[in-house]
Amino acid sequence: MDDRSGRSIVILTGAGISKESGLSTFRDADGLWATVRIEDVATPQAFRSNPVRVHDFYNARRRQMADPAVQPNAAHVALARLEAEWPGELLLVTQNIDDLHERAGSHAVLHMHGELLKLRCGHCQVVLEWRGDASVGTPCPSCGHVAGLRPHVVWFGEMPLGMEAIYAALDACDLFISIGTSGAVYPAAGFVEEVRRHGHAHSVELNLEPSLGVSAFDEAIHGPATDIVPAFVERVLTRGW
Ligand code: BV8
Repeated sequence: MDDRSGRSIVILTGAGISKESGLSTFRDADGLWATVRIEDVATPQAFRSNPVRVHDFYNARRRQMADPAVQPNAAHVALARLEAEWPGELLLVTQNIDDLHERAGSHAVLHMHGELLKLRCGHCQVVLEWRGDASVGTPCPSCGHVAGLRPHVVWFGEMPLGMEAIYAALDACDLFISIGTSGAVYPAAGFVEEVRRHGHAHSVELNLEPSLGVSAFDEAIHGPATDIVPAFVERVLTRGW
């Protein structure tokens, strides 16, 4: 019996893990918020006042996901290896709305900010796989209503998904790894404090540079995700933490 089987891991990822796959982050100099304002594209008010602009913002990002150049990178693959080879529980919570973790082979993925390749109907609440463009004129395939379909994405001021399961996993885990996130957006940015206050895990930040929350972590390793994440996974699987 592998004595590690009773030890659980929670991983949080942000846009930085997908940067080397060619997807923009948000707050880097070349990030999404350098070209559009959060208030114009990532709030319920923005969707109410200008749904065309919001659909255009997500349509462009959805089209980018169809680009064959956008593929999971070594960091996504390393996390899928960790899930496959770790004998205990593992939960991968991502703030990202791309599907690169799943395409790398991860299964226990919880998209707390929703998913780019899904739409939700504001009328019947059905959630649909959606890879093409969406528009205000697209009727809901389920209830037929028009102008009700929106990206299945959590905007600012909306409750992230899966919070109860996330906090339960954070309080119980033995290792908390935060990867490629600036620590700017709550509640995700507060997960490390949750672990310190209510949990007992060893907490590690893996990021290109120190995040806003770096001082709350037991350990921090900085560098490109495709370098530091595979190396850390190898260490966890061979020597633990
Ligand atoms: C909520 C949509 C409560 C999907 C996103 C004060 C004032 C006003 C509001 C608040 C406040 N305090 C808290 C809030 C609430 C607000 C918030 O946190 N605001 C911030 C700006 C202060 N939070 C919310 O509104 C959340 N909801 O609180 O609800 C509630 C309670 C009851 C009832 C109802 C509601 C909802 C937040 C979700 C918003 N949606 N996105 C989309 O379009 O993608 S947030 C957006 O930011 C993305 O999801 C993104 O994932 C997330 C965090 O960004 P990061 O992933 O960290 O990306 P970032 O660019 O910031 O950083 C990238 C990092 O990677 C950098 O550190 C960089 O160094 C690193 N990096 C770069 N390259 C590499 C790398 N690392 C490694 N390798 C590399 N190669």
